[in-house]
Amino acid sequence: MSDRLRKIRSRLEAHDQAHVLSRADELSADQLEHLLDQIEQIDFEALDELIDRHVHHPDGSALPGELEPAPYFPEDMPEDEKARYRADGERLLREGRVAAFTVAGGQGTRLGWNGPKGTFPATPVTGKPLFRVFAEQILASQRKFGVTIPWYIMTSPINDADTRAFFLDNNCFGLDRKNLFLFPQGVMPSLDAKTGRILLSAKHEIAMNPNGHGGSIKALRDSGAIEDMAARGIEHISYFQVDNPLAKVIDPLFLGLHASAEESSGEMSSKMVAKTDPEEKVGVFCRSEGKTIVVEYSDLPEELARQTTDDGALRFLAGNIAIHLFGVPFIERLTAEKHRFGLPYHRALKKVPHIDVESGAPVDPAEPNAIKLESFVFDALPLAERSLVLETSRVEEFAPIKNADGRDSAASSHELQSERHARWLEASGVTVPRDQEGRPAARLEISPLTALDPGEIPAAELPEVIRPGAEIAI
Ligand code: UD2
Repeated sequence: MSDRLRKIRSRLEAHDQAHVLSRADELSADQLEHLLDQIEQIDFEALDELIDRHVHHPDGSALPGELEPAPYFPEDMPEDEKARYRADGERLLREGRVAAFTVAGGQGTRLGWNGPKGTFPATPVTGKPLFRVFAEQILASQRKFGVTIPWYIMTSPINDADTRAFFLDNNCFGLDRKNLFLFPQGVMPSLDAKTGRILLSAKHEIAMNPNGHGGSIKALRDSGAIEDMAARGIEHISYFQVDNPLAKVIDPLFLGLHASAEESSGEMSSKMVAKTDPEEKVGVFCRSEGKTIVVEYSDLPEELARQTTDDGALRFLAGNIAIHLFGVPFIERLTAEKHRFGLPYHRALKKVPHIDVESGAPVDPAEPNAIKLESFVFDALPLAERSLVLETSRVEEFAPIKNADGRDSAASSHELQSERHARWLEASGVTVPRDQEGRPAARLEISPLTALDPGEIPAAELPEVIRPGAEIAI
Protein backbone atom coordinates (compact mmCIF):
# COMPACT_ATOMS: atom_id res chain seq x y z
CA MET A 1 0.00 0.00 0.00
CA SER A 2 2.69 2.50 0.94
CA ASP A 3 4.35 2.17 -2.45
CA ARG A 4 1.02 2.69 -4.17
CA LEU A 5 0.26 5.62 -1.89
CA ARG A 6 3.63 7.23 -2.62
CA LYS A 7 3.16 6.93 -6.38
CA ILE A 8 -0.35 8.33 -6.30
CA ARG A 9 0.72 11.16 -4.01
CA SER A 10 3.48 12.27 -6.37
CA ARG A 11 1.08 12.03 -9.31
CA LEU A 12 -1.36 14.31 -7.48
CA GLU A 13 1.46 16.75 -6.63
CA ALA A 14 2.51 16.91 -10.28
CA HIS A 15 -1.01 18.01 -11.14
CA ASP A 16 -1.51 20.43 -8.27
CA GLN A 17 -4.14 18.20 -6.63
CA ALA A 18 -2.18 17.02 -3.55
CA HIS A 19 -4.99 18.16 -1.24
CA VAL A 20 -7.03 15.10 -2.25
CA LEU A 21 -4.84 12.96 0.04
CA SER A 22 -4.19 15.56 2.71
CA ARG A 23 -6.37 13.72 5.25
CA ALA A 24 -5.21 10.23 4.27
CA ASP A 25 -3.77 9.63 7.77
CA GLU A 26 -7.27 9.81 9.25
CA LEU A 27 -8.73 7.12 6.97
CA SER A 28 -9.33 3.44 7.65
CA ALA A 29 -7.62 0.97 5.31
CA ASP A 30 -10.88 0.44 3.40
CA GLN A 31 -11.53 4.14 3.06
CA LEU A 32 -8.02 4.79 1.79
CA GLU A 33 -8.32 1.95 -0.67
CA HIS A 34 -11.59 3.43 -1.96
CA LEU A 35 -10.08 6.88 -2.38
CA LEU A 36 -7.01 5.53 -4.16
CA ASP A 37 -9.24 3.54 -6.51
CA GLN A 38 -11.14 6.71 -7.34
CA ILE A 39 -7.94 8.66 -7.98
CA GLU A 40 -6.60 5.94 -10.25
CA GLN A 41 -9.67 6.27 -12.47
CA ILE A 42 -8.80 9.89 -13.30
CA ASP A 43 -6.86 10.82 -16.42
CA PHE A 44 -4.94 13.76 -14.94
CA GLU A 45 -3.34 14.88 -18.20
CA ALA A 46 -6.74 15.24 -19.83
CA LEU A 47 -8.17 16.80 -16.67
CA ASP A 48 -5.43 19.47 -16.61
CA GLU A 49 -6.42 20.54 -20.11
CA LEU A 50 -10.11 20.63 -19.18
CA ILE A 51 -9.41 22.69 -16.05
CA ASP A 52 -7.36 25.15 -18.06
CA ARG A 53 -10.10 25.48 -20.65
CA HIS A 54 -13.26 25.38 -18.55
CA VAL A 55 -12.18 26.79 -15.17
CA HIS A 56 -9.28 29.15 -15.82
CA HIS A 57 -10.09 30.36 -19.35
CA PRO A 58 -13.79 29.84 -20.04
CA ASP A 59 -14.51 31.56 -23.33
CA GLY A 60 -18.22 30.91 -23.53
CA SER A 61 -19.35 28.75 -26.39
CA ALA A 62 -17.46 28.46 -29.64
CA LEU A 63 -20.36 28.87 -32.06
CA PRO A 64 -19.72 27.88 -35.66
CA GLY A 65 -19.64 30.93 -37.96
CA GLU A 66 -22.50 30.16 -40.33
CA LEU A 67 -25.72 29.01 -38.69
CA GLU A 68 -28.82 28.16 -40.68
CA PRO A 69 -31.98 26.50 -39.39
CA ALA A 70 -31.83 22.74 -40.02
CA PRO A 71 -34.32 21.35 -42.57
CA TYR A 72 -36.81 18.84 -41.20
CA PHE A 73 -39.54 16.44 -42.26
CA PRO A 74 -42.77 18.23 -41.30
CA GLU A 75 -45.38 16.50 -39.19
CA ASP A 76 -47.89 16.89 -42.04
CA MET A 77 -45.78 15.19 -44.70
CA PRO A 78 -47.88 13.41 -47.36
CA GLU A 79 -49.80 10.40 -46.03
CA ASP A 80 -48.51 8.03 -48.74
CA GLU A 81 -44.91 8.87 -47.83
CA LYS A 82 -45.68 8.37 -44.17
CA ALA A 83 -47.26 5.00 -44.89
CA ARG A 84 -44.19 3.88 -46.86
CA TYR A 85 -41.74 4.81 -44.11
CA ARG A 86 -44.00 3.40 -41.41
CA ALA A 87 -44.05 0.08 -43.23
CA ASP A 88 -40.23 0.11 -43.36
CA GLY A 89 -40.09 0.77 -39.63
CA GLU A 90 -42.60 -1.97 -38.86
CA ARG A 91 -40.58 -4.45 -40.88
CA LEU A 92 -37.46 -3.63 -38.82
CA LEU A 93 -39.48 -4.07 -35.65
CA ARG A 94 -40.96 -7.41 -36.69
CA GLU A 95 -37.47 -8.64 -37.61
CA GLY A 96 -36.28 -7.80 -34.09
CA ARG A 97 -33.78 -5.16 -35.21
CA VAL A 98 -34.71 -2.50 -32.66
CA ALA A 99 -33.75 -1.87 -29.01
CA ALA A 100 -34.97 0.77 -26.54
CA PHE A 101 -32.44 2.90 -24.67
CA THR A 102 -33.16 5.24 -21.75
CA VAL A 103 -30.64 7.67 -20.34
CA ALA A 104 -31.38 7.81 -16.63
CA GLY A 105 -28.06 8.75 -15.09
CA GLY A 106 -28.84 12.39 -14.31
CA GLN A 107 -28.98 13.62 -10.73
CA GLY A 108 -32.39 15.27 -11.04
CA THR A 109 -31.43 17.99 -8.54
CA ARG A 110 -33.91 20.51 -9.97
CA LEU A 111 -36.84 18.17 -9.32
CA GLY A 112 -35.89 17.65 -5.69
CA TRP A 113 -36.91 13.96 -5.82
CA ASN A 114 -35.05 11.71 -3.44
CA GLY A 115 -34.31 8.76 -5.70
CA PRO A 116 -33.64 7.92 -9.33
CA LYS A 117 -35.80 10.08 -11.58
CA GLY A 118 -37.32 7.01 -13.23
CA THR A 119 -39.01 6.16 -9.91
CA PHE A 120 -40.89 9.50 -9.93
CA PRO A 121 -44.72 9.14 -10.06
CA ALA A 122 -45.45 10.69 -13.42
CA THR A 123 -48.96 10.01 -14.68
CA PRO A 124 -51.95 12.23 -13.82
CA VAL A 125 -54.36 9.67 -12.37
CA THR A 126 -52.57 6.53 -11.19
CA GLY A 127 -49.19 8.16 -10.50
CA LYS A 128 -47.28 5.51 -12.41
CA PRO A 129 -43.50 5.88 -12.16
CA LEU A 130 -41.66 6.87 -15.32
CA PHE A 131 -39.95 3.49 -15.62
CA ARG A 132 -43.34 1.74 -15.59
CA VAL A 133 -44.67 4.04 -18.32
CA PHE A 134 -41.79 2.99 -20.61
CA ALA A 135 -41.97 -0.68 -19.58
CA GLU A 136 -45.66 -0.76 -20.53
CA GLN A 137 -44.88 0.74 -23.93
CA ILE A 138 -42.25 -1.94 -24.50
CA LEU A 139 -44.64 -4.72 -23.39
CA ALA A 140 -47.35 -3.39 -25.70
CA SER A 141 -44.96 -3.00 -28.66
CA GLN A 142 -43.59 -6.51 -28.14
CA ARG A 143 -47.13 -7.81 -28.25
CA LYS A 144 -48.02 -5.72 -31.30
CA PHE A 145 -45.00 -6.71 -33.39
CA GLY A 146 -44.52 -10.22 -32.01
CA VAL A 147 -40.88 -9.68 -31.01
CA THR A 148 -38.55 -9.07 -28.13
CA ILE A 149 -37.49 -5.46 -27.69
CA PRO A 150 -34.49 -5.42 -25.36
CA TRP A 151 -34.29 -2.40 -23.07
CA TYR A 152 -30.96 -0.80 -22.17
CA ILE A 153 -30.90 1.71 -19.32
CA MET A 154 -27.98 3.94 -18.50
CA THR A 155 -27.77 4.70 -14.78
CA SER A 156 -24.93 6.38 -12.91
CA PRO A 157 -22.74 5.04 -10.09
CA ILE A 158 -24.85 7.26 -7.81
CA ASN A 159 -28.25 5.75 -8.65
CA ASP A 160 -27.41 2.34 -10.15
CA ALA A 161 -28.12 0.25 -7.02
CA ASP A 162 -31.39 2.08 -6.28
CA THR A 163 -32.52 1.72 -9.90
CA ARG A 164 -31.81 -2.02 -9.94
CA ALA A 165 -33.61 -2.47 -6.60
CA PHE A 166 -36.65 -0.59 -7.97
CA PHE A 167 -36.87 -2.89 -10.99
CA LEU A 168 -36.57 -6.00 -8.82
CA ASP A 169 -39.12 -4.73 -6.28
CA ASN A 170 -41.55 -4.21 -9.16
CA ASN A 171 -40.93 -7.58 -10.77
CA CYS A 172 -39.36 -5.71 -13.72
CA PHE A 173 -42.86 -4.48 -14.58
CA GLY A 174 -43.59 -7.81 -16.26
CA LEU A 175 -40.58 -7.67 -18.59
CA ASP A 176 -38.23 -10.62 -18.87
CA ARG A 177 -35.04 -9.85 -16.91
CA LYS A 178 -32.98 -11.42 -19.70
CA ASN A 179 -33.96 -8.53 -21.94
CA LEU A 180 -33.10 -5.75 -19.51
CA PHE A 181 -29.58 -4.38 -19.45
CA LEU A 182 -28.69 -1.73 -16.87
CA PHE A 183 -25.24 -0.14 -16.83
CA PRO A 184 -23.68 2.86 -15.11
CA GLN A 185 -22.25 5.77 -17.04
CA GLY A 186 -18.88 7.40 -16.47
CA VAL A 187 -18.19 10.16 -13.95
CA MET A 188 -15.99 13.24 -13.72
CA PRO A 189 -14.63 14.94 -10.62
CA SER A 190 -16.46 18.13 -9.66
CA LEU A 191 -14.05 21.07 -9.53
CA ASP A 192 -13.78 24.13 -7.36
CA ALA A 193 -14.94 26.97 -9.63
CA LYS A 194 -12.19 29.35 -8.49
CA THR A 195 -9.14 27.11 -8.29
CA GLY A 196 -9.92 24.06 -10.41
CA ARG A 197 -9.10 21.82 -7.44
CA ILE A 198 -10.95 18.53 -7.18
CA LEU A 199 -13.69 18.68 -4.51
CA LEU A 200 -14.07 15.99 -1.86
CA SER A 201 -17.55 14.97 -0.72
CA ALA A 202 -15.99 13.23 2.33
CA LYS A 203 -12.46 12.72 3.58
CA HIS A 204 -12.26 9.44 1.67
CA GLU A 205 -14.42 10.36 -1.31
CA ILE A 206 -14.01 12.56 -4.38
CA ALA A 207 -17.17 14.48 -5.34
CA MET A 208 -17.99 12.93 -8.71
CA ASN A 209 -20.73 13.93 -11.12
CA PRO A 210 -22.15 11.87 -14.01
CA ASN A 211 -20.32 12.87 -17.20
CA GLY A 212 -23.45 13.95 -19.12
CA HIS A 213 -25.74 12.00 -21.44
CA GLY A 214 -23.00 12.31 -24.05
CA GLY A 215 -21.22 9.72 -21.91
CA SER A 216 -23.81 7.22 -23.12
CA ILE A 217 -21.99 6.47 -26.36
CA LYS A 218 -18.81 5.31 -24.64
CA ALA A 219 -20.81 3.66 -21.85
CA LEU A 220 -22.74 1.60 -24.43
CA ARG A 221 -19.37 0.24 -25.59
CA ASP A 222 -17.60 -0.09 -22.22
CA SER A 223 -20.55 -1.88 -20.61
CA GLY A 224 -20.75 -4.52 -23.33
CA ALA A 225 -24.22 -3.29 -24.33
CA ILE A 226 -23.18 -2.80 -27.95
CA GLU A 227 -21.77 -6.33 -28.18
CA ASP A 228 -24.97 -7.62 -26.62
CA MET A 229 -27.01 -5.76 -29.25
CA ALA A 230 -24.86 -7.04 -32.10
CA ALA A 231 -25.25 -10.62 -30.81
CA ARG A 232 -29.04 -10.16 -30.78
CA GLY A 233 -29.09 -8.76 -34.33
CA ILE A 234 -30.13 -5.28 -33.18
CA GLU A 235 -29.46 -2.61 -35.84
CA HIS A 236 -31.14 0.50 -34.41
CA ILE A 237 -31.36 2.02 -30.95
CA SER A 238 -34.32 4.15 -29.89
CA TYR A 239 -32.88 6.74 -27.47
CA PHE A 240 -34.97 8.83 -25.06
CA GLN A 241 -34.63 10.63 -21.74
CA VAL A 242 -36.09 9.30 -18.53
CA ASP A 243 -37.83 12.62 -17.78
CA ASN A 244 -40.40 12.55 -20.60
CA PRO A 245 -43.44 10.30 -19.93
CA LEU A 246 -44.82 11.00 -23.42
CA ALA A 247 -41.66 9.82 -25.23
CA LYS A 248 -42.73 7.27 -27.82
CA VAL A 249 -40.35 4.44 -27.04
CA ILE A 250 -41.06 2.77 -30.36
CA ASP A 251 -42.09 4.80 -33.41
CA PRO A 252 -42.29 2.94 -36.74
CA LEU A 253 -42.48 6.15 -38.83
CA PHE A 254 -39.35 7.64 -37.27
CA LEU A 255 -37.56 4.30 -37.60
CA GLY A 256 -38.48 3.96 -41.27
CA LEU A 257 -37.27 7.47 -42.08
CA HIS A 258 -34.02 6.99 -40.18
CA ALA A 259 -33.32 3.65 -41.87
CA SER A 260 -34.53 4.34 -45.41
CA ALA A 261 -34.73 8.05 -46.28
CA GLU A 262 -32.05 9.40 -48.59
CA GLU A 263 -31.47 12.30 -46.22
CA SER A 264 -30.30 9.86 -43.53
CA SER A 265 -27.19 7.69 -43.38
CA GLY A 266 -29.00 5.57 -40.77
CA GLU A 267 -26.48 6.71 -38.17
CA MET A 268 -28.23 9.28 -35.97
CA SER A 269 -31.63 10.93 -36.39
CA SER A 270 -33.64 13.28 -34.19
CA LYS A 271 -37.15 14.47 -33.41
CA MET A 272 -38.08 18.08 -32.88
CA VAL A 273 -41.09 20.14 -31.81
CA ALA A 274 -41.72 23.76 -32.74
CA LYS A 275 -40.46 25.98 -29.94
CA THR A 276 -43.25 27.78 -28.04
CA ASP A 277 -41.26 31.01 -27.67
CA PRO A 278 -37.67 32.26 -28.03
CA GLU A 279 -36.94 31.61 -24.33
CA GLU A 280 -37.99 27.97 -24.22
CA LYS A 281 -35.13 25.97 -22.71
CA VAL A 282 -34.53 23.48 -25.48
CA GLY A 283 -31.60 23.23 -27.84
CA VAL A 284 -32.23 24.15 -31.49
CA PHE A 285 -31.45 22.10 -34.60
CA CYS A 286 -29.22 24.08 -36.94
CA ARG A 287 -27.22 23.46 -40.05
CA SER A 288 -23.55 24.38 -40.15
CA GLU A 289 -20.90 23.44 -42.69
CA GLY A 290 -23.24 20.92 -44.26
CA LYS A 291 -23.95 19.14 -40.99
CA THR A 292 -26.93 19.01 -38.65
CA ILE A 293 -26.06 20.21 -35.17
CA VAL A 294 -27.84 21.26 -31.98
CA VAL A 295 -27.03 24.60 -30.45
CA GLU A 296 -27.91 24.51 -26.74
CA TYR A 297 -30.42 27.14 -25.55
CA SER A 298 -27.83 28.86 -23.40
CA ASP A 299 -25.47 29.18 -26.39
CA LEU A 300 -27.90 30.47 -29.03
CA PRO A 301 -27.39 34.24 -29.34
CA GLU A 302 -30.57 36.07 -28.35
CA GLU A 303 -30.63 37.87 -31.69
CA LEU A 304 -30.88 34.54 -33.53
CA ALA A 305 -33.34 33.07 -31.01
CA ARG A 306 -35.70 35.99 -31.71
CA GLN A 307 -35.40 36.08 -35.51
CA THR A 308 -38.67 35.44 -37.33
CA THR A 309 -39.57 34.47 -40.88
CA ASP A 310 -41.89 36.49 -43.15
CA ASP A 311 -44.93 34.70 -41.76
CA GLY A 312 -43.97 35.58 -38.19
CA ALA A 313 -42.77 32.13 -37.08
CA LEU A 314 -39.46 31.71 -35.24
CA ARG A 315 -36.70 31.19 -37.79
CA PHE A 316 -34.77 28.87 -35.45
CA LEU A 317 -37.87 26.88 -34.62
CA ALA A 318 -36.79 23.27 -34.32
CA GLY A 319 -36.57 22.47 -30.59
CA ASN A 320 -34.59 19.41 -29.52
CA ILE A 321 -36.68 17.01 -27.42
CA ALA A 322 -33.79 14.61 -26.97
CA ILE A 323 -35.34 11.71 -28.87
CA HIS A 324 -32.92 10.08 -31.29
CA LEU A 325 -32.29 6.92 -33.25
CA PHE A 326 -28.78 5.51 -33.49
CA GLY A 327 -27.49 2.91 -35.89
CA VAL A 328 -25.52 0.24 -34.03
CA PRO A 329 -22.67 0.42 -36.62
CA PHE A 330 -22.42 4.17 -35.93
CA ILE A 331 -21.75 3.57 -32.22
CA GLU A 332 -19.35 0.77 -33.16
CA ARG A 333 -17.49 3.10 -35.51
CA LEU A 334 -17.26 5.97 -33.04
CA THR A 335 -15.98 3.74 -30.26
CA ALA A 336 -13.77 1.48 -32.40
CA GLU A 337 -10.72 2.71 -30.53
CA LYS A 338 -12.35 2.13 -27.18
CA HIS A 339 -10.45 4.52 -24.99
CA ARG A 340 -10.00 7.34 -27.40
CA PHE A 341 -13.58 8.35 -28.07
CA GLY A 342 -15.15 11.21 -26.17
CA LEU A 343 -17.52 14.03 -27.04
CA PRO A 344 -16.41 17.53 -26.06
CA TYR A 345 -17.08 18.65 -22.49
CA HIS A 346 -19.23 21.63 -21.57
CA ARG A 347 -19.00 23.45 -18.25
CA ALA A 348 -21.90 23.91 -15.85
CA LEU A 349 -21.65 26.11 -12.77
CA LYS A 350 -23.49 24.27 -9.96
CA LYS A 351 -23.80 24.03 -6.19
CA VAL A 352 -21.78 21.05 -4.96
CA PRO A 353 -21.63 20.26 -1.22
CA HIS A 354 -18.15 19.20 -0.16
CA ILE A 355 -15.73 19.19 2.77
CA ASP A 356 -13.19 21.86 3.53
CA VAL A 357 -9.93 19.89 3.37
CA GLU A 358 -8.16 22.18 5.81
CA SER A 359 -10.70 21.83 8.62
CA GLY A 360 -12.57 18.70 7.52
CA ALA A 361 -15.85 20.59 8.04
CA PRO A 362 -18.76 20.06 5.64
CA VAL A 363 -19.62 22.98 3.33
CA ASP A 364 -23.13 23.37 1.94
CA PRO A 365 -22.76 26.25 -0.51
CA ALA A 366 -25.54 28.83 -0.85
CA GLU A 367 -24.23 29.92 -4.25
CA PRO A 368 -22.87 27.87 -7.18
CA ASN A 369 -19.31 26.97 -6.25
CA ALA A 370 -18.30 24.20 -8.61
CA ILE A 371 -17.75 23.36 -12.24
CA LYS A 372 -19.27 20.12 -13.45
CA LEU A 373 -18.03 18.84 -16.78
CA GLU A 374 -20.60 17.11 -18.96
CA SER A 375 -20.78 16.02 -22.57
CA PHE A 376 -23.98 16.17 -24.63
CA VAL A 377 -25.22 13.35 -26.84
CA PHE A 378 -26.30 15.71 -29.62
CA ASP A 379 -22.64 16.63 -30.19
CA ALA A 380 -22.45 13.27 -31.98
CA LEU A 381 -24.84 14.54 -34.71
CA PRO A 382 -22.15 16.13 -36.94
CA LEU A 383 -20.17 12.87 -36.77
CA ALA A 384 -22.90 11.21 -38.80
CA GLU A 385 -22.62 11.44 -42.54
CA ARG A 386 -26.24 12.51 -43.09
CA SER A 387 -28.65 13.16 -40.25
CA LEU A 388 -32.36 13.93 -40.49
CA VAL A 389 -34.84 15.64 -38.20
CA LEU A 390 -38.54 14.75 -37.94
CA GLU A 391 -41.12 17.16 -36.60
CA THR A 392 -43.57 15.80 -34.09
CA SER A 393 -46.44 17.15 -32.02
CA ARG A 394 -45.64 18.49 -28.56
CA VAL A 395 -48.91 17.20 -27.13
CA GLU A 396 -48.20 13.73 -28.48
CA GLU A 397 -44.59 13.41 -27.44
CA PHE A 398 -43.13 15.99 -25.11
CA ALA A 399 -44.16 16.58 -21.50
CA PRO A 400 -40.89 16.54 -19.54
CA ILE A 401 -40.75 16.60 -15.76
CA LYS A 402 -37.66 18.55 -14.75
CA ASN A 403 -38.68 21.07 -12.11
CA ALA A 404 -40.57 20.92 -8.82
CA ASP A 405 -43.05 23.51 -10.06
CA GLY A 406 -43.85 25.87 -12.94
CA ARG A 407 -42.65 25.07 -16.44
CA ASP A 408 -41.67 21.44 -17.11
CA SER A 409 -43.03 20.27 -13.75
CA ALA A 410 -45.22 17.30 -12.80
CA ALA A 411 -48.22 19.67 -12.92
CA SER A 412 -47.49 20.92 -16.45
CA SER A 413 -46.74 17.36 -17.60
CA HIS A 414 -50.06 16.09 -16.15
CA GLU A 415 -51.92 18.75 -18.12
CA LEU A 416 -50.23 17.73 -21.36
CA GLN A 417 -50.81 14.04 -20.69
CA SER A 418 -54.52 14.68 -20.04
CA GLU A 419 -54.67 16.79 -23.22
CA ARG A 420 -53.12 14.01 -25.31
CA HIS A 421 -55.57 11.47 -23.95
CA ALA A 422 -58.49 13.85 -24.33
CA ARG A 423 -57.65 14.07 -28.04
CA TRP A 424 -57.41 10.29 -28.33
CA LEU A 425 -60.80 9.86 -26.69
CA GLU A 426 -62.36 12.59 -28.82
CA ALA A 427 -60.98 10.89 -31.93
CA SER A 428 -62.91 7.81 -30.80
CA GLY A 429 -66.12 9.79 -30.47
CA VAL A 430 -66.09 10.41 -26.69
CA THR A 431 -67.11 13.88 -25.49
CA VAL A 432 -64.52 15.37 -23.18
CA PRO A 433 -65.58 18.32 -21.01
CA ARG A 434 -63.31 21.32 -21.46
CA ASP A 435 -62.90 24.52 -19.43
CA GLN A 436 -63.14 28.09 -20.76
CA GLU A 437 -59.53 28.01 -21.97
CA GLY A 438 -60.28 24.79 -23.81
CA ARG A 439 -58.33 22.56 -21.42
CA PRO A 440 -59.76 19.15 -20.46
CA ALA A 441 -61.85 19.57 -17.30
CA ALA A 442 -60.96 16.01 -16.23
CA ARG A 443 -57.77 14.08 -15.51
CA LEU A 444 -57.28 11.46 -18.19
CA GLU A 445 -54.80 8.64 -18.46
CA ILE A 446 -54.55 5.89 -21.06
CA SER A 447 -52.16 3.05 -20.32
CA PRO A 448 -49.86 2.03 -23.19
CA LEU A 449 -51.19 -1.48 -22.51
CA THR A 450 -54.65 -0.24 -23.57
CA ALA A 451 -53.50 1.74 -26.63
CA LEU A 452 -50.21 2.89 -28.12
CA ASP A 453 -51.89 5.11 -30.72
CA PRO A 454 -55.17 7.08 -30.90
CA GLY A 455 -57.10 4.59 -33.01
CA GLU A 456 -56.28 1.59 -30.80
CA ILE A 457 -58.54 2.05 -27.77
CA PRO A 458 -60.92 -0.94 -27.67
CA ALA A 459 -64.57 0.17 -27.82
CA ALA A 460 -65.30 -1.67 -24.56
CA GLU A 461 -62.77 0.52 -22.74
CA LEU A 462 -64.23 3.84 -23.90
CA PRO A 463 -65.98 5.81 -21.12
CA GLU A 464 -69.60 6.65 -21.91
CA VAL A 465 -69.61 10.00 -20.16
CA ILE A 466 -66.83 12.05 -18.62
CA ARG A 467 -68.03 14.47 -15.97
CA PRO A 468 -66.08 17.65 -15.20
CA GLY A 469 -63.61 16.92 -12.41
CA ALA A 470 -63.54 13.19 -13.18
CA GLU A 471 -60.36 11.14 -12.95
CA ILE A 472 -60.32 8.41 -15.55
CA ALA A 473 -57.64 5.82 -16.17
CA ILE A 474 -58.15 3.19 -18.85
C1 UD2 B 1 -31.98 18.68 -22.26
C2 UD2 B 1 -31.30 19.30 -23.48
C3 UD2 B 1 -32.16 20.35 -24.12
C4 UD2 B 1 -33.53 19.78 -24.44
C5 UD2 B 1 -34.13 19.14 -23.19
C6 UD2 B 1 -35.40 18.40 -23.56
C7 UD2 B 1 -28.99 19.12 -22.85
C8 UD2 B 1 -27.76 19.81 -22.45
N1 UD2 B 1 -30.07 19.87 -23.04
O1 UD2 B 1 -32.02 19.69 -21.28
O2 UD2 B 1 -31.58 20.81 -25.32
O3 UD2 B 1 -33.41 18.85 -25.46
O4 UD2 B 1 -33.25 18.18 -22.58
O5 UD2 B 1 -35.95 17.76 -22.46
O6 UD2 B 1 -29.04 17.95 -23.05
N2 UD2 B 1 -28.67 12.44 -18.08
C9 UD2 B 1 -27.89 11.33 -17.89
N3 UD2 B 1 -26.61 11.51 -17.48
C10 UD2 B 1 -26.08 12.72 -17.23
C11 UD2 B 1 -26.88 13.86 -17.42
C12 UD2 B 1 -28.19 13.69 -17.85
O7 UD2 B 1 -28.34 10.20 -18.09
O8 UD2 B 1 -24.90 12.78 -16.86
C13 UD2 B 1 -30.06 12.27 -18.52
C14 UD2 B 1 -31.03 12.59 -17.42
O9 UD2 B 1 -31.28 11.48 -16.59
C15 UD2 B 1 -32.23 13.02 -18.21
C16 UD2 B 1 -31.62 13.66 -19.44
O10 UD2 B 1 -30.32 13.16 -19.56
O11 UD2 B 1 -32.96 11.91 -18.66
C17 UD2 B 1 -31.70 15.18 -19.48
O12 UD2 B 1 -30.72 15.80 -18.75
P1 UD2 B 1 -30.83 17.27 -18.25
O13 UD2 B 1 -31.98 17.39 -17.32
O14 UD2 B 1 -29.51 17.65 -17.73
O15 UD2 B 1 -31.12 18.09 -19.57
P2 UD2 B 1 -31.81 19.49 -19.73
O16 UD2 B 1 -33.14 19.47 -19.10
O17 UD2 B 1 -30.89 20.56 -19.27
